[in-house]
Amino acid sequence: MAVYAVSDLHGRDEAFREGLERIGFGDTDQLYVIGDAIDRGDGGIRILQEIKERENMDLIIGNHEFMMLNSVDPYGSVDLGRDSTLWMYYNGGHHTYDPYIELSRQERKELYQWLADRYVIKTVTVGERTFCLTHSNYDPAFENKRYSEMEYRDVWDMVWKSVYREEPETHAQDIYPEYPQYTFLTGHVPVMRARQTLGLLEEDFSILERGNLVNLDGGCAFGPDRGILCGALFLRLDDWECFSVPLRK
Ligand SMILES: [Mn+2]
Repeated sequence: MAVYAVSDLHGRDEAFREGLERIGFGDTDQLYVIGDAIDRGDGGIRILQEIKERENMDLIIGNHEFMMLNSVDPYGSVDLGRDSTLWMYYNGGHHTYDPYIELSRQERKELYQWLADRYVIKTVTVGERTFCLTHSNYDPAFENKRYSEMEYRDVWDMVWKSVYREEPETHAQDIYPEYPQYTFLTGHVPVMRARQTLGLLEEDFSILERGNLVNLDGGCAFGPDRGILCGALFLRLDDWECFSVPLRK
């Protein structure tokens, strides 16, 4: 029995399946997907449904699920809400919305309810270590809070702001050293980009560790056609083994 984490699959369901095979994921294992399972690639709905159906998988809300939750109708109609332009036209949401409207109204409603019930920040203990799972940012006020229990602006601050982003609107303070009791597992900014921001020269397709802050975003958002070595990074929390699954054309 082992516990795994991965983030930012961005609709690349082939890399998701390949990763599950590589790690030999079984019924007694546990997997946490730390946000942004959807958009960019076309397989986001398939990924969400697989996580939803399997009791030993869970999803943390990322900014893409946040946009989806504020774009689709809670009751399963195809009406669009407040974030739909941001989601569909600027952030690849049409890759998810197109297969989403192929679902039945009941399936759409159930998917919404399940998504709204996911955590924004969740703590998990494995062995002697406690992990804090968050797509990007942290505030102790929102620890172990579900999406449906939080205000829009508070979720926004947790899923959009990042220590690796320099724009004032999305920049987060490097607060992680203040909470040494946790190992933070995050995604949101691809490790290649985060290393650039930090002035680290290696363009390494591997997890980025800075003290107790760990970034697992392997850059699935880039896709297989840009000539960048990128994909999914599955991390086994029990022994810190990382399984990298590059995207293929
Ligand atoms: Mn993100």
